[in-house]
Amino acid sequence: MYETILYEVSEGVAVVTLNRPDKFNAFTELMHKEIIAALKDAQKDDAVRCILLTGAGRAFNAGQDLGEVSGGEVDFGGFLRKRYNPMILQLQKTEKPIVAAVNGVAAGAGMSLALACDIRLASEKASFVNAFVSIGLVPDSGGCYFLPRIVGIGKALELAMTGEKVSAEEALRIGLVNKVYPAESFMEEALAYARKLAALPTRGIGLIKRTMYKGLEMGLEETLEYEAYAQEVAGSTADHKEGVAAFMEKRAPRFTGR
Ligand code: LHQ
Repeated sequence: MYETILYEVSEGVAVVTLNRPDKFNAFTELMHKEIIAALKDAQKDDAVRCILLTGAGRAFNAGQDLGEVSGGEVDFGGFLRKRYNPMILQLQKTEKPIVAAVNGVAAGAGMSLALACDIRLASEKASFVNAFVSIGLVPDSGGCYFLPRIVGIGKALELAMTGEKVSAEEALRIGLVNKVYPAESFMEEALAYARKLAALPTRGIGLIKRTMYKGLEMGLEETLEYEAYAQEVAGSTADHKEGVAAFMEKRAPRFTGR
C-alpha cells in the first residue's frame, strides 16, 4: 500500500495519482520512493501496457515540498542524487509508454517530471511554471535535458530564465504538450488515450522508447546500428506477426503485448 500516491490497474493501464492535494502534490522523500516502486511494479506486471501519471485535486505537482527544505542547511546535490535522479532514471528505464495527464499546474521539479514522461496530455486548466529561478535555483530532475529537446533551446532558456507561467494553449503551440482536452472530460479523455496505447504492441513500443532516447545521444551510424538491433528484437515478437497477419487478412489486429 502506498501513502502519498494511488496506484490502480485496469484495462491495461496503471494509473499513478500523486496524492497530496492540499500541498499541490509536492514531492516528499516518501513520494519519490513510492513513485519508483510503482514504476517498478508496472514494469513487472504484464497486465500493465501503459502508465498514466496524474495529480489529485487542482494541481499536477508543485515540485519539492518547500516546507521540507525551508530553514536549516540543505545538501542540494545530495538531495537530487538521492531522491530525484533515481526517479527520473526509472521513468526512462521503464520500457512501457508513460503518459503525463497534466490536470493542473506543474511547477519546478513537477514540470521536469512531466517533461520526462513520453507523452504529455493537458487539461485546459493545466499550466507549466519553471519555478526554479523564482527561488534562485537551476532546473533539475532532467529539466535542462528534456526542456530544450522538447521545445528548442531558445524557448527553454526563456522559460527557465523567466519562470513565466505557460498556459495549456501556449504549451500546445510550442510543442510542450501533445494534446489539450476540456477540463470537464479530461480524465476520461486521458484514460481513453492511455487505453489506446495499451492496446498497441507493447514490446515494440518499449523498443521505440529506448531506441529514440538513445538516438538523442548517438550519431547516425550508431543509431542505424541500434535500430537494426532493435528491429531484430521487434521482428521476433508475436505482435509483429499478428500485425502482418491482420494486414494480409484485412482485419483489425489483436495485439497482446508479447
Ligand atoms: C506548496 C508548494 C510546494 C509546499 C504549492 N511546497 N506547498 C530540488 C533540490 C532541493 C531542494 C529544492 O527543490 C528541488 C526541486 C524543486 O522542485 S525546486 C521548485 C519548488 N517548487 C516551487 O518553487 C513552486 C512553489 N509553488 C508555486 O510557485 C505556486 O504554489 C504554484 C505556481 C505551483 C501554484 O500557484 P497558485 O495556483 O497560486 O497556488 P498557491 O501558491 O496558492 O498554492 C496552493 C497551496 O499549495 C498552498 O497551500 P495553502 O495551505 O496556502 O493553500 C501552497 O503553499 C501549497 N504549495 N506549492 N512546492
